[in-house]
Amino acid sequence: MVRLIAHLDMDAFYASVELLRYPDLRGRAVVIGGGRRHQPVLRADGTRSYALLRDYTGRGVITTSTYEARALGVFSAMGVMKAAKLAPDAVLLPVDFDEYRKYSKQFKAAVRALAPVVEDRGVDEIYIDLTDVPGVQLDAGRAIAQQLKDAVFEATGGLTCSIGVTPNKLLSKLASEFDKPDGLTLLGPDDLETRIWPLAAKKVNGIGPKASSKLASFELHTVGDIAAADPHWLVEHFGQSYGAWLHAASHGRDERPVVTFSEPQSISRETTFERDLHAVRDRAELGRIFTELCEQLAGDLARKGYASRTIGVKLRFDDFKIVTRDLSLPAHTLDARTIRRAAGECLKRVDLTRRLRLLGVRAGALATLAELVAPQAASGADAAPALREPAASYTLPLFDSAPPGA
Ligand code: TTP
Ligand code: MG
Ligand code: MG
Repeated sequence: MVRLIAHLDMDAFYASVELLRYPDLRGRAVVIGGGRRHQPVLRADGTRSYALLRDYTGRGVITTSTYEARALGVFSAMGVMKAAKLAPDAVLLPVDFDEYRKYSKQFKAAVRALAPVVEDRGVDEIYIDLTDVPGVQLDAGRAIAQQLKDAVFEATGGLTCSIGVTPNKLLSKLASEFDKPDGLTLLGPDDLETRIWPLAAKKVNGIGPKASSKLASFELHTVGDIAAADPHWLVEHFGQSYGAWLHAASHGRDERPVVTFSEPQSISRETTFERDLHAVRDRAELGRIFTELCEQLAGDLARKGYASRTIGVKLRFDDFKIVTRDLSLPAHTLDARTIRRAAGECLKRVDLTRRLRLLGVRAGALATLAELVAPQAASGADAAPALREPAASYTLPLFDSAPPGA
């Protein structure tokens, strides 16, 4: 049985999500990378007016553009001012990460319902191991891949994606780009020479700017050039492991498995006390434990690479009753003091007359730091989500409301 691995990547993802709510922009050059001041304005007659690139001043960077804008030379990571020279009449829209995350969850859920072995590769792409999907070996994955495309379109209310299906992740990642947008490309071992070898070396995931310029200095420009190079020579010039990998990759070999991992819904820390504690009489000790839990939780978030937008507390009283409260924040955070302050707000809404057996702090509504920070870097100051707040604005009130009956 041959392995059949799919790589699925959404088409012009942020821009396509925006077009779902602004369908009147379909067919126009649109770039995503503005800030709040570029929000479309609804006119009295029900039509909308949009910000145009020609009116932009600032240092923002484009996160992505529609294919109509790409035809004018406007791409991801380009400065908005530079793009304005190429496409002055293109529409500029602000970035709305929450919206993109929502659609990201939707398309991934739709895929998992049909083919459960999914590896998350960020906001708009996944690998899917199709090998064990019934019937898949009969048509090399064509039917299931088309079903996945249809399911994604259906679940998102109209988003298209492109899929590559090949025997491994390396080839599928390349193949998903071949026929974008709305593409479906199947490659087998026989296609290596005709479809993969002509590609520029830097197209291969793992050949970055440094390696590709070094390869170019030896006149190795395409994947085929690397494939034709002597493997010992590659090892000599690129090191044992990278040289060997270059040789294998250029021959379309890649044994990496599809690693399934589901994102946690929440991360929490809790502690059961050695003796039941009272909010007033044991205020100092509880306050210390509470702050420590928040600091540990912040550490967990940082280590695991998440930020949270909903902070909650959990309390178990001496009668074993459990109470939880939570609070949504204006922006994602992994800052211990912001978490501590939000958790403190939650505590204010709990009747603390009884003694406590257990105290916990929970971070929900998680987003990966990669999701939050990478687009931030790419889109400039306009769109920076407030991951950390300035330290100056804090005092650390411990149980700052006196519990009733104290
Ligand atoms: P990509 O999948 O690279 O691009 P895309 O989906 O916009 O277009 P394509 O049809 O070619 O796949 O990236 C996914 C999203 O990530 C993209 O919509 C916006 C964001 N992004 C950035 O914020 N900065 C960047 O430099 C890139 C490349 C993407
Ligand atoms: Mg994409
Ligand atoms: Mg992508």
